[in-house]
Amino acid sequence: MKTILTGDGRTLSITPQTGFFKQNTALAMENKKIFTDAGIIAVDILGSVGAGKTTLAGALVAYLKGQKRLAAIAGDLTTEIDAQRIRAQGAEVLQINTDKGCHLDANMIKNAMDCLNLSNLDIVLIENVGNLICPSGYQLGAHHRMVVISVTEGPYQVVKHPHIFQDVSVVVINKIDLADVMEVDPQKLIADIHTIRPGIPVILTNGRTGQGIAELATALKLDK
Ligand SMILES: Nc1nc2c(ncn2[C@@H]2O[C@H](COP(=O)(O)OP(=O)(O)O)[C@@H](O)[C@H]2O)c(=O)[nH]1
Ligand SMILES: [Mg+2]
Repeated sequence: MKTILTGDGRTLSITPQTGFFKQNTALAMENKKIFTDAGIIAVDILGSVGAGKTTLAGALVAYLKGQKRLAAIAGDLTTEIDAQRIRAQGAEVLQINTDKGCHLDANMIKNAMDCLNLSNLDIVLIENVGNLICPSGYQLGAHHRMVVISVTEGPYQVVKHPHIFQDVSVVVINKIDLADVMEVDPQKLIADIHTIRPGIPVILTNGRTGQGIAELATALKLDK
């Protein structure tokens, strides 16, 4: 499997690790310590393809860039589209292309961290590869995990993917503007989320208009 890291004119090939699972968790803990020691809050953004991960990452950059120094790491199979979209909102962005890989891992994030000037940053947003299954078992070293589901995915996304909600700090229900036309009840999705994770913060957003972004930034403690 070939994994490529690009950004700002740089291109690196990432060599996969062996003994993967154990090493991944250990490396994720090292990543977290490096982020913490640099005074950085890192957020792992999870969700299906099309849920709105890139849109919300861009909206968070646009909302916070006056007060915080942000960078992003965007995971995608083959394109740099997401990196370009988030970069356009005003942050340095590295793109990790995982080729056939369905999730990011701690080694990839370590490679990306080595390309960022961490002493110049307050926040690193990490957009994981789009799906609700593979990324859940792979810690990256982020302080928060946030799952994005959107009402356009229908009413059963939460009950069908309980594992992805286990280790997250915040859940976002995005595309709230389309709830009526999709005939999806956000309150039912919230109840499903709270059955799996009682009391977890759930933020309703419209990524296109910025509705809910201030509340999301506060829930992730990014605006402190
Ligand atoms: N109507 C609506 N469209 C949205 C919203 N958030 C994102 N989109 C659109 O949904 C599509 C997929 O969004 P994207 O951020 O690329 O999803 P990703 O694959 O999870 O990164 C894009 O056309 C976005 O403009 C929203 O809240 N409402
Ligand atoms: Mg995306």
